[in-house]
Amino acid sequence: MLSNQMPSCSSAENSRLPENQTRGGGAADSPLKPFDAVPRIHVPSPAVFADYVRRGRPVVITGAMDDWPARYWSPQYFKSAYGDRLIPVAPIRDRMVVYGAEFGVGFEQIRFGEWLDGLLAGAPPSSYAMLHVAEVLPELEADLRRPAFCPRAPWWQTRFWMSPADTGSPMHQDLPDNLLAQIVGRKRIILIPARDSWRMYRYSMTSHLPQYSRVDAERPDLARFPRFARARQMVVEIGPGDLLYLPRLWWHQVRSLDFSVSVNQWWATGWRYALVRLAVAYQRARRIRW
Ligand SMILES: O=C(O)CCC(=O)C(=O)O
Repeated sequence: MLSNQMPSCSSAENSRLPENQTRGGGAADSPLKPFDAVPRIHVPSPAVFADYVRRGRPVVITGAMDDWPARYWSPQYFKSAYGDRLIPVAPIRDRMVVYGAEFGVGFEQIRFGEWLDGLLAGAPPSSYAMLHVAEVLPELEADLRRPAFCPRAPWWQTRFWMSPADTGSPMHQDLPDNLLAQIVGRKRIILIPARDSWRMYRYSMTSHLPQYSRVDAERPDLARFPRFARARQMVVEIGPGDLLYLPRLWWHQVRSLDFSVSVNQWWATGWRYALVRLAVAYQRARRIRW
C-alpha cells in the first residue's frame, strides 16, 4: 500500500513527458477554455530562463534537480531525522485544505512523527503539512540547491509541502516568482494568468485571504462567478524531478494526485523585493498565516 502511495523518485520518472510536450490545456471535466500548453524544457541557460521570467510564462524544467539530496527524501527518513519536531499542518475537509476569509488557512501544530505514523500505517493523515523551511526545519536547506539558471536575488524563501494523495490547495496568487520543485508523487496545477485577475473574484484585502480567489477552479460555480468562465487556464501535471516555474501573480490551484512532497523557492529582485517585504510585513501585522 505504502509503495503505491509513495512512489520513489525514480520509479515515478516514467510519469514524465518527453521534452517539449505537455499535459497542458483544459482539465477534461472543466467548463473553462484552455489556452496554450505549458512547455517542458531541459535545464535552461540563465538567458533562456530570464526570457521566461521577463515574459511571465510558466515552464516545466527537467533535469535540474539531479544533484539535490532531497530526491532521496522519504517518510521513514523524516520520521527518524525530525520525528520529534512540531510542524504546522492545515486540516483537510472534502479533499481540500480548510480555509476561510475570517481566519485564513486554519493551521494546527503536530509532531512530525505523529503525522507520519498514520501515513506509514496506511491511514493517510487528514491534514496537509506546509511549513516555512527557515523557521521550522532549516536543516532541509542543505538538501536543496538554487538552480544556476536562476537570477541572484536579495530575497529567497523556501516552503515545504507534504500532502496525502488527492488533496487540493485553493486558488491563489503570490507576489514573488516561484520555482515549485516536485520531489515525490505527482501534482496537477491549474494556472491562470495575472491579467485575468479581474475574473478571479478575490477575497477582500481586509480578509485573512487577500491573495485568494473565491472560485474553486476544479468545480467552478459559474452562476455565482460568471466572469470566471472566460478566464484562460493552463493545466499542467508535474512529477518527481520536475521544476515548475510559476510566474509572479499567476493564479494557481494545486491537487496532489499521489502522496506528494514538494518544495518551492520564491524569490524577488529589484523593486519587487521592496514590494514583497511590504507584503510580508502586512501579513505579519495582521497575523495572516499561509
Ligand atoms: O503545492 C501546493 O499545494 C501549493 C503550492 C503553492 O501554492 C505554491 O508553490 O505557491
